[in-house]
Order: sequence, then structure tokens, then C-alpha cells
Amino acid sequence: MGQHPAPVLILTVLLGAVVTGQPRGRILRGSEAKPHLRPYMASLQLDGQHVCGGFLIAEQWVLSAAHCTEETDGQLFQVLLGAHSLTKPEPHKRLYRVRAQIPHPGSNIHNNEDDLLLLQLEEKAELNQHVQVLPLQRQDRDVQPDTVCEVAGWGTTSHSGRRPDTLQELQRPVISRELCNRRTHHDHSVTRNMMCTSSHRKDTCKGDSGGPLVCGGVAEGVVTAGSRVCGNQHKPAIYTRIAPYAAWIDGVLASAPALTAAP
Ligand code: 5W5
Repeated sequence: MGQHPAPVLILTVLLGAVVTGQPRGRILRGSEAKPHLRPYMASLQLDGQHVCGGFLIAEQWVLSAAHCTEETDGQLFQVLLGAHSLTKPEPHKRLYRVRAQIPHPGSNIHNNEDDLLLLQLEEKAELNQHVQVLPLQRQDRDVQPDTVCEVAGWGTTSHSGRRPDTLQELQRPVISRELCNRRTHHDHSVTRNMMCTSSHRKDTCKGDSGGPLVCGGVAEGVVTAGSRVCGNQHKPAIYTRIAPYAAWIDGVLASAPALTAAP
């Protein structure tokens, strides 16, 4: 930059705000979801605070990201189902206790590998119009680049950390692993068990982790929970692909003793 970086920067920021009609640095640029049209969405909470997203994959199981447990030191999450607003009373909205939290054994704090978490609810969730299971992709084939998929969450909507009360959603095109892995982007850290979507203008951010990437009505990926910059087009959003983990998921669900439905 020239001799007067500060004035140039200020002008850029002001012009950016005028041109886009948005405060610069607004991350999600998503929109509020229509209430309860994503009845599989879960909010993972600690002490009543939203920490991560997740989604219902069976009556008593929620899938999320292993990194979500990073700062919970052994505490179990509570799982909010049937919600649009985190605070307002809503029909069918209910907080469930968790019986077991099972991170993928390959997950670790240093990278995004095997970043999956299974949560067994204390009881089977009551399925209704606002609480439904999302089907998982079981065929291990890459989603074609440019396919437009959907992601939703209660994660932050600005660089200043603004927390939305209601579920927000975004459409994002898938980008090739090759592009995502460029040295200028994620520099070969994206494995074949991961996929990426464009982070140009619209992006997921802190607190959206654990939510599903839905393509054609099927969960293809889980938003990874390693910390990253949001809304930078050189740092695409990374997801754990679900199909390579179908056997692990099935094994965990089968091994846990079935819960008896409430009489
Ligand atoms: C997370 C988190 C959180 C991430 C939620 C992704 C909050 C990892 C738990 C540990 C404060 C970008 C924290 C407030 C991290 N994690 C969870 C609300 N939750 C990203 N990791 C990303 O509530 O920190 O989110 O891009 F979200 F409402 F603010 O994720 C896609 C920066 C840091």
C-alpha cells in the first residue's frame, strides 16, 4: 500500500458498505430460514448456550463434528430439536439430554481429519412436523463441482460475532478438491474424506460447525469445526464427507443398546 494506508483503508471500507448495502465483514450473508422446513436441525448446547449445529439421523441419534467438544471438558451437550428461534417458545421444540457422546476415534485437535461426533439422546425423539430424520449419502462418490447445496445454522453472522436468534441458511456451490487444495487455498490439507464449498461472499462461520451440507435432499457432509477464517474466498468451507463413514456410523448405532420407547 502507498504512503497513507489508513485513509485508503477507511475509504475502501466505507465504499464497500455503500456498494454492497451490508456492513463489510458480514460473514454469512445468508437469510433466515423458513421456520421448521429443516426439521432435522439440532442446536448443541452447554448451559443453555448454542455451541454447534448437528442433525437428527435416527430417532435417538444426532450427527455433529468432533471438534465441537473441544472446550467442553467432559461435559455432555444438551440437544435442542424442533427449533427455529433459540429463545422463543415454539410448538414441538424440546431440549434432550445426551446419554453418550462418541467422537470418531481418528479425530484430533491438530487437523480436520475424521471430524465427526455421534450423540445418543437419553430417549427417542418424538418425530413430528418439526422434528424429522435427514437421510445420509451412502454412495462414496464425489459431488460434482458447481452443484449447489444447502447449509444452515445458528452460527455467527458478522466478524464481530453477532449471534442470530433464528436459523439462518445459505446455498453454496461445491468446488473441486483440486481447487480447494491449491497452495493459495487449503494447501493439500483436504483429504478425499472431505469436500469444499465456495466461501466467496457467503460462508459458514463459528457455531455453524456440525450442521449438514445437504445436496438434493441428502446429507453429503458435516461442517468441520476446526477454526478458520470465514468469508475469505481463498479459504473455502470444509466438510467431512459422510459416505466414507457410513460403516462407522452404522456400527456405533448398532452397538449401543436400543432405548425403549416411552410407554
Ligand atoms: C466452531 C464454537 C461457538 C470455527 C459458538 C468452527 C458460539 C469449535 C465449538 C468448538 C462461541 C470459525 C463459540 C459462540 C471456529 N467450534 C465451536 C454462536 N462455538 C468456522 N469451530 C469457525 O455461539 O466455537 O464453531 O468457520 F455461534 F452463536 F456465536 O466454522 C464453520 C472460527 C472459529
